[in-house]
Amino acid sequence: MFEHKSDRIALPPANAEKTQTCCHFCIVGCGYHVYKWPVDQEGGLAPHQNALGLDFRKQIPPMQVTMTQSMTNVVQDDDGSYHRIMILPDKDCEVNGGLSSTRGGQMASIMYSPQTPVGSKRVKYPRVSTGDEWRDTTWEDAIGLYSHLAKRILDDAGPDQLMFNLFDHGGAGGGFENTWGTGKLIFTGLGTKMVRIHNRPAYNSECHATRDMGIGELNNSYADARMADCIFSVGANAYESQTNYFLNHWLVGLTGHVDSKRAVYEDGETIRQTRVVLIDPRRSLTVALLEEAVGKENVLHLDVEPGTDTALFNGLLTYVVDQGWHDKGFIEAHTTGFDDAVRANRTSLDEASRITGISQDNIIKAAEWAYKPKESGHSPRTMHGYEKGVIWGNDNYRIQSSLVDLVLATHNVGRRGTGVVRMGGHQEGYCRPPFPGGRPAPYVDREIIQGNGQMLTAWACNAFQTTLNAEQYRNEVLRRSDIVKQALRKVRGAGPEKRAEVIHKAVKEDGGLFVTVIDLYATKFAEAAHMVLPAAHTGEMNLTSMNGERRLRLSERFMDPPGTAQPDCLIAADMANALRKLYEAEGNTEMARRFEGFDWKTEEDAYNDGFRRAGQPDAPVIHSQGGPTGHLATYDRLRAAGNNGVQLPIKEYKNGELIGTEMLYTDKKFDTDDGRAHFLPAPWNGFPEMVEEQRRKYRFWINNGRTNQIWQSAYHDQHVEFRRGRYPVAPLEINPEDAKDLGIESGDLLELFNDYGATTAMAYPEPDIKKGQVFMMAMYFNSVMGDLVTPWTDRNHIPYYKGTWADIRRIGKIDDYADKVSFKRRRYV
Ligand SMILES: Nc1nc2c(c(=O)[nH]1)N[C@H]1C(S)=C(S)[C@@H](COP(=O)(O)OP(=O)(O)OC[C@H]3O[C@@H](n4cnc5c(=O)[nH]c(N)nc54)[C@H](O)[C@@H]3O)O[C@H]1N2
Ligand SMILES: Nc1nc2c(c(=O)[nH]1)N[C@H]1C(S)=C(S)[C@@H](COP(=O)(O)OP(=O)(O)OC[C@H]3O[C@@H](n4cnc5c(=O)[nH]c(N)nc54)[C@H](O)[C@@H]3O)O[C@H]1N2
Ligand code: SF4
Ligand SMILES: [Mo]
Repeated sequence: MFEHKSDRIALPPANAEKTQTCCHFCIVGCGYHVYKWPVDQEGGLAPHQNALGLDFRKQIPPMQVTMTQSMTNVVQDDDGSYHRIMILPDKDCEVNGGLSSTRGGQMASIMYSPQTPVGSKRVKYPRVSTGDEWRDTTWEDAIGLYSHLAKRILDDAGPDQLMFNLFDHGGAGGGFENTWGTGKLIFTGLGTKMVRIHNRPAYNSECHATRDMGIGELNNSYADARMADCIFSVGANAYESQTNYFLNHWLVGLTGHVDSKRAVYEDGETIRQTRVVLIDPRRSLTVALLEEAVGKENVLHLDVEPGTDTALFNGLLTYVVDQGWHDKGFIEAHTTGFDDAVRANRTSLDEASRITGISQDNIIKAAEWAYKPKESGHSPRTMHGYEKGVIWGNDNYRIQSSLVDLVLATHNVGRRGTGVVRMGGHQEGYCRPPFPGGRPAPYVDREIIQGNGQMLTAWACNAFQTTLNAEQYRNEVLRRSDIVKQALRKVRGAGPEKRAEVIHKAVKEDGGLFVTVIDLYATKFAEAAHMVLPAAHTGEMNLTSMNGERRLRLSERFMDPPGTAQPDCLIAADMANALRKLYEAEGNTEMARRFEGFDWKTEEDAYNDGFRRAGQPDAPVIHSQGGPTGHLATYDRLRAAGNNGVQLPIKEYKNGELIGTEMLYTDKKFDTDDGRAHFLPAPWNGFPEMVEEQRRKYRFWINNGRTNQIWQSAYHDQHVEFRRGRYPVAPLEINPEDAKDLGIESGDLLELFNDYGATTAMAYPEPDIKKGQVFMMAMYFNSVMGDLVTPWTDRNHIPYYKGTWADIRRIGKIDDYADKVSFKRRRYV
């Protein structure tokens, strides 16, 4: 074993292997370089002796390089050799310009190493349950069981008994290769519509409304935040959730960087320092940081009453139109439905103020900053960024309609410095055959709770920690899984076919559910599983994805996956090939044909079959973010394009370079049948009754979301002492007076409960949290906020994760937890 953590960092030697990778954690997709070299070698201090070309014999100038212990690791490849790796942020990447974040900066540490705690948790071989224990097995045995059972169910009951919880994104647990591989298996092959996406209970869009209006949700570039006169942020906490987009672009614009504006502003247009309007019921870290960094006079925080954003946007629209600040020429020539929307959404200042809790003065101030024509007469360029406070807000479709109405009326799309965009979660990487169901797509969680479905596959996601109404969902899945486990306990000496027969009886006749988890780790969901299949992730495979400004990059493979783990697209191919053979063996050529076209040897084969074939004359219908010009982006060309990649859609390949698109809709042609953008009426509609009921009964609004240090369900972080030590249980920010009233002190363990469930969290008194409200970190492994979330969804089956109420009870204190945790305020003051 080789020592890794110490008080010094081994430098990569000049001949170290150097590859490019995109941080796979968040949407931003920061560029990094990976250095890899034999473990017993080390680079020297002189610039020609190390791969960074830096002179370490003297003090390196400030900000020259960011390098920490967590950016290094020792990995082992299949041939048994050990290598050191170092993963450093790329200074030449336009996205992050050399910045890392607390999440991306630890990328090397979470890569598989046989000698780290997080490495020891990786699943290395397929595992099958015997009902009372796990056994490692071969792929042949595991895929044999999976395909025999899937075929039995398909032949006997049809595709709708095959349920999937499925990622649909790029970045961590995604990529164009893998969305394609899984989509082709599930939609073309199995033909089921009983699929839910990783973060919501149906196969739908987070942005139905804006798409229906003709506007795709990623329509500008990160650089537009620098060119803007005003950044209008709604329900997003950019500093913690889209960190380097915020630091490298928002802050640059907001701290008065006007050069990039001159390039786009027309003659005579007033150049203004960027100002920012933030709409969030909570004084988030982003608000606190901005007030400190750019001055309170440039920051307007509207602390709306939770769930009332629609009333605010409608109030703004009404005011703007009454002032005549809307863009009449644009509305007339390029949109439909303006008059109807203005009429339906009409909300007086007085009414908007009453519903949202924002003073009329501040509503007017927001309207002036964002929409009042500038001194030169030009309308301001306002870039609108929204994320989960809207998407998981009170009626997703309604809020988005009312926001985009406001944006369209003021023509804040298709001009540099504007946009109405998702801030984003994961990177994107969508490439699949069409979904075989309609809209709304089936509410799959509810189907399962009601006893439907015989086989459930959780692919790169973990609804046990992340879904709505999570407690009931878990209970039902566990109960139904146990029926299968009981049946499995009696089986001995049986091969895949025989076991499939026994399981089929348990799921068909006894209400059981056969559960497969395909993941890096044996997650909380795996507690219900009968089979766990080990996946490879970024770094262990070549993977393409695009970031929040549609920037496509190739993250190169630089190490072997642990054990026999495989890329998801190749797991899907194994399943499809096994099913094809079963159907061929019984002469069912029609069914066999559905599983053809999976003769892939590598992930690049999957990429070429999906992403690069989409829109080509000979291709089947493929929904792909690459579009018809995706074929231009070969792996080789992407490798050459480096960490700056190319922004989709690709215009052409010229002089050895892929030419992309920085901004959509500059030609004022929108994605509708008539090419016009469509206003949608969106009157304020109050709260759903199911949510209201919790609000009436319980004392605290349980706001919830992300913190900087933790990525998602903490699938890596829970095994990293530095992270888990920071948050032994999910933190809960609570107003100090509320805490005092309930006898709660810092570090106390709390129980939160309402009609739907109960969970635990750790108290962090925080004066910026209002009375009657708390903020809980969502999705954590040992405190699942979703247990409290009602099963309510909007018309398209989009949840309202941010909207539930509960009571809080002090449990007591685990001194060992509380004593080792910092309760220093996280706000800048
Ligand atoms: N209360 C509440 N609930 C929420 C939210 C909220 O704001 N509040 N937000 C929602 C949102 S936006 C999201 S995105 C979801 C997240 O919900 P999930 O998608 O369920 O959570 P993740 O942690 O992203 O799950 C990723 C899983 O994939 C595995 N994985 C990583 N890489 C790979 C790979 O390459 N292949 C395979 N096969 N597996 C891999 C990881 O180990 C992990 O188990 O939670 C949602 N739930
Ligand atoms: N550090 C970190 N970064 C991440 C992730 C992570 O797990 N950790 N996950 C990634 C993913 S998948 C996603 S989807 C994004 C999410 O990114 P964000 O949406 O920025 O994150 P959240 O914390 O879920 O929610 C944002 C804000 O919504 C506010 N909010 C709650 N209710 C309302 C409301 O009614 N109205 C308004 N206007 N605001 C409201 C909350 O106070 C919170 O500050 O983050 C991505 N980045
Ligand atoms: S901002 Fe996002 S993409 Fe960039 S390093 Fe941090 S987690 Fe990774
Ligand atoms: Mo997300």
